[in-house]
Amino acid sequence: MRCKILLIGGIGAGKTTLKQKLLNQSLIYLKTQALDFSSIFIDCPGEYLEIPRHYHVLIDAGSGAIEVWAMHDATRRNCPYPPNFASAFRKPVIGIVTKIDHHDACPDIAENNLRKAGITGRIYQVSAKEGIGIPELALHMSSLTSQSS
Ligand SMILES: Nc1nc2c(ncn2[C@@H]2O[C@H](COP(=O)(O)OP(=O)(O)OP(=O)(O)O)[C@@H](O)[C@H]2O)c(=O)[nH]1
Ligand SMILES: [Mg+2]
Repeated sequence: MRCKILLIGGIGAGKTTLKQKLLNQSLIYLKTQALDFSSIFIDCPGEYLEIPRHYHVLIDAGSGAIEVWAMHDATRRNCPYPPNFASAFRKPVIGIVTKIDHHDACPDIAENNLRKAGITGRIYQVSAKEGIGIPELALHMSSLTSQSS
């Protein structure tokens, strides 16, 4: 099976933008409408996390992934994740705080929310717009893709 990384996060968390950045694509805003398996990532609409009756879609998608990347917008104060949501996945879950370039960013709140969501592993802080933290995450992505080939 080709390596897949599942991207989860609230609406507008920056999942699709980060995916584009890591794939060296142009950053073009495109609302994700449905599960998208078109690259090494499984990209999801943020609604699947924000509307609890859709949680099962994320959990099913996680079974086909090598790792789950739980994303949190640094400009968002409330947590889109229920407590300990990471434990619903039988795969490693890492955290990613996005948009740290933004003037309204508060990465510490986002990181704290991700910890409450049960993420015990590494939390990356990134900006797809400014490229901050992207080399480290790209390295991690390469280590996952080389493991599975
Ligand atoms: N300032 C800043 N804005 C960003 C960054 N990444 C994404 N955005 C903006 O955030 C908005 C939402 O980005 P998306 O990548 O579409 O978010 P998403 O998580 O895929 O959203 P859904 O598909 O609706 O779930 C867009 O206007 C992006 O330009 C970033 O690193 N910095
Ligand atoms: Mg999207």
